[in-house]
Amino acid sequence: MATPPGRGAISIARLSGGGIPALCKALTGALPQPRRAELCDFRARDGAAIDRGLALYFPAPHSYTGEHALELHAHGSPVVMSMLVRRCLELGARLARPGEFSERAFLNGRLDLAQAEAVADLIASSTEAAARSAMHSLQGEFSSRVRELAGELTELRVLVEAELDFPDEDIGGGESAAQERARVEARLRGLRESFAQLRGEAARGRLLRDGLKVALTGPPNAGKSSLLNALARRPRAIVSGIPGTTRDFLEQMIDLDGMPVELTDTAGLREAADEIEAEGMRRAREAQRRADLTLLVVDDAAETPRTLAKLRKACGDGPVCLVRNKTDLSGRAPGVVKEGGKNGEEAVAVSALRGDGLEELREVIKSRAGHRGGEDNVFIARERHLDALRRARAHLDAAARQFADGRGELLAEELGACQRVLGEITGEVSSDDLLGMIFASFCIGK
Ligand SMILES: Nc1nc2c(ncn2[C@@H]2O[C@H](COP(=O)(O)OP(=O)(O)OP(=O)(O)O)[C@@H](O)[C@H]2O)c(=O)[nH]1
Ligand SMILES: [Mg+2]
Repeated sequence: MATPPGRGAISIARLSGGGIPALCKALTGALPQPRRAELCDFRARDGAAIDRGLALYFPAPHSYTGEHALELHAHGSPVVMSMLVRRCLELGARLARPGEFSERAFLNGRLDLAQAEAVADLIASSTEAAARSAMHSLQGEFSSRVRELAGELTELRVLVEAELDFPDEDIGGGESAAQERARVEARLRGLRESFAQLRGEAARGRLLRDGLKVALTGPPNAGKSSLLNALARRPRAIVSGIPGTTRDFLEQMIDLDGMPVELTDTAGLREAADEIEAEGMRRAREAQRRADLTLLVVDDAAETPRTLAKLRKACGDGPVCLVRNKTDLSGRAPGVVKEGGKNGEEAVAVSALRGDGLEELREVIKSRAGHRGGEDNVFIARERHLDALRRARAHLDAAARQFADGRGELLAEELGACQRVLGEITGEVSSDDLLGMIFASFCIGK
């Protein structure tokens, strides 16, 4: 099934593989013209029509998977679809595993691995910016950047290995050894810069895919739930003047300039009044540990430097941004506040009630995440890609060290390792385990 289950105008079943011409003839009586929608009856074993719909035939290799492919567009009834799928199984088909179409497309060279992943990311995207950047990856922008880097690595390897093979000969037409060294050095430097740039872009692309987890924490009645509602622009959480209003935690997705942000509102931190509240606080701490950024929300008028220091300590080592709420009562001007302190920390003063300072708070969250917003040429990326770039970069650094120590052989080896790790991104180098893991997370029928 290529369309989601349920009732609708149409539902589409999709098949791929060598047996399609025979199956299609048995099901509809004929094989349609390639790539031409043809109206036909889908027939049960006894010849009775299951439904009348469109059949579309894509002969190999011009299909998504690269194999023969067939689409059956039927009326969108779960009953009709289940009869149709059962009939196809009778005729020798089997149900596809999740992601199997894309996996075959990858194995048949129709897509590289990063592109196949972009297909899933496009389907799963939760903001327009994420969808656009997934399209960039699907069109191969990320892959071609990775291949460019791999190409530069190849050139450098040729240079280095030629020197290893013919240490006494002049490769570059009479260049001295010092010039040769300078060339390798410049290339290494250029490569490291290209790597840093690509990693930065991939990190932003990963944010668009996975979003940012932000936890709201702080004393009871500080206005955590009010702030969640203000940022979400809807009354999602219950707000009241009774301390201990929020007990369970509550998640809300918001779209910050294209970056999906998952806000978690949690129970206020204090001596628990009962066991429900104690459990709520345990969950609050848990949510805060998982978060990429903690917003420590306080009542601006109520806290002293001493109580603030205590609250901060309770937040642990992760990144924390102090939010001074209720400026309408404290009289402080809303916006970014320099807190002083040894790290020159900043806080944001807001009034969740009036909506003051929220724009600045959004900006601070974005900049803490390294998100610039409004970027057009971002490609989507996954943690897996970042990890590969990290490992490749480590090999490159090792190569630079070997070069500095004059160990040509080890230099060449590190460059080769760097290139292999890059190949993991596009799938030129991949293990069955990795492929299994990637495609298993796709939806059925994709
Ligand atoms: N004047 C003023 N009142 C606010 C502001 N933000 C929240 N409040 C009020 O403060 C009280 C507590 O707000 P909540 O949002 O429920 O606070 P909380 O931090 O979620 O509290 P718990 O869930 O009990 O931990 C409510 O009466 C709010 O209307 C603000 O910016 N200004
Ligand atoms: Mg609350």
